[in-house]
Amino acid sequence: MTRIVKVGAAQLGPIQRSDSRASVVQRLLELLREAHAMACDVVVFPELALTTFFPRWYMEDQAEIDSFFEHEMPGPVTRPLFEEAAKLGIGFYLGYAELTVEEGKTRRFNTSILVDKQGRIVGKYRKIHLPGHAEHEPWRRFQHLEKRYFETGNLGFNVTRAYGGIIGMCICNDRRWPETYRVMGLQGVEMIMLGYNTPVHNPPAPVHDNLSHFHNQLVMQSGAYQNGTWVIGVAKSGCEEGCDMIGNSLIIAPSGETIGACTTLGDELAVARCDLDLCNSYKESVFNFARHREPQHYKMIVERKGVILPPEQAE
Ligand code: CDV
Repeated sequence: MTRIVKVGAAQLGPIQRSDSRASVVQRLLELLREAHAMACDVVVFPELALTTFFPRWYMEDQAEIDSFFEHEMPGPVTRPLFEEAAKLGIGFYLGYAELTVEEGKTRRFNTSILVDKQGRIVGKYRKIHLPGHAEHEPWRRFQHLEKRYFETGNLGFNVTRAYGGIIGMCICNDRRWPETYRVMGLQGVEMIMLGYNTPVHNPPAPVHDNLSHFHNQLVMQSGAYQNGTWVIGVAKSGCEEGCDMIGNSLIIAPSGETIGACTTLGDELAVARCDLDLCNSYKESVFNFARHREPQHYKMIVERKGVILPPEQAE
């Protein structure tokens, strides 16, 4: 069986609040068809790919907030994407805001799904590292209210057998955390798909602004190399409702090298032929976890609120 997965990184340009879901799905369909014409097995779309990045706005009206969420997947507007994917025999990763009722309680997550070549959902991930804040911060020109609108994901970092390999998912801010890659690396992940919405301007630390591309590359390249996995990172980019967002969608090999990239800030497809067997030499040598990791020496003395306390403060 072939271990080549031809991947399309399907970057999106901005989606304005006034753009209908149906018009966005048309853009996704165009990218899907372009990817099919280039013989892709799967395309990766960004985080919250169906709407504008709504956490930049402070809202109190729950009905208004819920209008940005999908109540079913596929639903009436997204079904054509699933049908076209099945017709063309191409899979996809899609990020969206998920509203679901579990045990009688309404829950909202920042979610991604993995769809196989028959149009079936074969994997689901709910974003764990939610950045930003929960309350209105009027000093910011743009809010980042993910902590207000979403619950922390409750599905962990699982992997799925698909496309002849072991596939993992994460979303945006997750890519900055080594734990994200390592938890999936420990499950043998061979390709991590992720979408993101990253503003150029970081209000709490504006000195980082001119490093936004560097940091984007740094975290994904190191995550790939340190876990011997492909990483496909795909942006929603450009000037969305006055907020500039980075593009810089990348296809990164298990060596840590970038082998494909988008170069615009609009809808764009970057394609690469990814050999999953390229993971092997990393997983079997320098990052042979069974042989070289020393988890018994990683014990923390006391960890409180995610911070390891020095011995004198530990009780
Ligand atoms: N959507 C995101 O998670 N964005 C964050 C920003 C806020 C830093 C990111 O890590 O790109």
